Amino acid sequence: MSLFELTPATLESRDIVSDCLRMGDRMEAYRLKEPSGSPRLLIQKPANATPSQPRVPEIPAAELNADLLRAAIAEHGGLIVRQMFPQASVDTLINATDRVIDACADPKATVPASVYHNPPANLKTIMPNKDRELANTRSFHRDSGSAMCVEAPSVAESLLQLYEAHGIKQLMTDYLGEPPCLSAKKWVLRRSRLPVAEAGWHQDGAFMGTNLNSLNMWIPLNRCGADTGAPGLDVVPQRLYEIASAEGAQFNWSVSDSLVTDQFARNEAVMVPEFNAGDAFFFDHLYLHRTQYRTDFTKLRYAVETWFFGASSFPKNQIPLTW
Ligand SMILES: O=C(O)CCC(=O)C(=O)O
Repeated sequence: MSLFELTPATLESRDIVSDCLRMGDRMEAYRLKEPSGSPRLLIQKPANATPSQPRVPEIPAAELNADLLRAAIAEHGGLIVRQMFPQASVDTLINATDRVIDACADPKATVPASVYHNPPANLKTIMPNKDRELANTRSFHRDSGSAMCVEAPSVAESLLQLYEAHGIKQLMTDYLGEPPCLSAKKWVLRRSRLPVAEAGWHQDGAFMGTNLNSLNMWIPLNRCGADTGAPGLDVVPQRLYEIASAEGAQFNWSVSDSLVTDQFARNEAVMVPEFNAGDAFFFDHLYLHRTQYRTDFTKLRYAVETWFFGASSFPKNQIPLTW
């Protein structure tokens, strides 16, 4: 493992032109590529599946390996890895998140190219409905307090270097059983907006599809969750094998509060983990979760959400990109 760390100096000295071209090439590599119609799915429903005790397992970063990760995902749906990334990198990412989200704030503004904003030219043409899809995606992010990493290719390329230096590329290859790819739409810098919306329960497979292998690495950049005053995530920490019904929910890909209450909360299967800056929380496209909801938050929360897929079992509609 190399010692690459993300600092303001390493980030701001990057070559924004070559980073932009490189990120464009990463997406271009998937323009004509179709996913395998019959991937070998990592998580299969056993004939006699019984729900395990709801629990969010956690381990220190030094113990992380693909077998342990697979066992936790197969049994509990998710795994918290403590202290995965160092404070200096996390602090650099908080500042970068502010800069990228602020640069994307006004859709009509002409923003000068910089480390914090320089979207690849092919982002528009590679979206399924071209301009409309990109405008809708950006508007969704503005409303949610987030921005796609690919809006800032130098930040995105730095993240890939950081992940590789901390063993994530090898871990994903081992976990997925093939090289990983990422996704332009599901690689997101987040700065929570307060108040938080209540109706956010979802499984990402509801809009990505389920005939694929995935893993999300959600990195909180500051202390959050539980009673910390900053929103973490509400989770149903169980292995689920299907997408829950969207009946009564706000979106056709989300899940209503009443369904979660009836099916899970009554059995004490909803949990609210506490996270520290630089932890990594892994879960897949069937994990039921939402931005933690309560009405008395006093602090913002920053996070990076990065979804990985098998290079041959990816959701084409999420704009895959090579690693
Ligand atoms: O960061 C959040 O509040 C939501 C994250 C999320 O829904 C996800 O990573 O899938």
